[in-house]
Amino acid sequence: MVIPISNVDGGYTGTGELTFHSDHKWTPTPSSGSLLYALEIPTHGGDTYWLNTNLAYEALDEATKERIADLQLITYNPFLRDRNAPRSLYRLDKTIPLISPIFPHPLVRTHPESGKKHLYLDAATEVEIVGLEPEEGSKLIEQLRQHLTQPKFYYKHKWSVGDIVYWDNQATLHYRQAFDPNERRVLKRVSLAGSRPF
Ligand SMILES: O=C(O)CCC(=O)C(=O)O
Ligand SMILES: [Fe+2]
Repeated sequence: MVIPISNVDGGYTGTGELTFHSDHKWTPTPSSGSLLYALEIPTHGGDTYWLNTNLAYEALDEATKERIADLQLITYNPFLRDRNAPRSLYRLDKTIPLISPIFPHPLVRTHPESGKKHLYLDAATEVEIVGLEPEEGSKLIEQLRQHLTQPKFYYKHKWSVGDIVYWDNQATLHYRQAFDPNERRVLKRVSLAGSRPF
């Protein structure tokens, strides 16, 4: 299936910033990789960044690596949530009912081909660490996110019309810069099936 990534002609991805994420992380088998093909590019903004989650993992101190080694992380589907519920980066309020199924994945993911370890965490999606008290879990997530989003871990891609970028969702996060809503930005995406993270 080819998905339009566009702010015009009914495209639904808007013109705002998209924080660092990997695609379909809230599903049991998140996409293994995606391709983006650029058809129309704005004159300013709309760059896409890719972040190396193996570098980010390796740069953690040993105590943190040990602490997070066996933790499981729930990432809540941002498209399937009660719009009236308060937004949070960590699920602190347990009185808000769940409205979508949850699929915990390892916080440290092993790449199925390279065997390398990756920090498997989005920058701003609502999450929860299984088995930790909310205060402890949210503190740890905040610390990991501060570490994760350092410029030394990512590459910034300035698009040209005709570019095709392939990325590995098992090894990277991506971010999209905002751009002027009066400009057109049109890309097409194909996402590849993935396997259960371990
Ligand atoms: O618009 C972009 O550059 C990236 C959008 C995105 O997150 C995706 O296609 O998965
Ligand atoms: Fe994405």
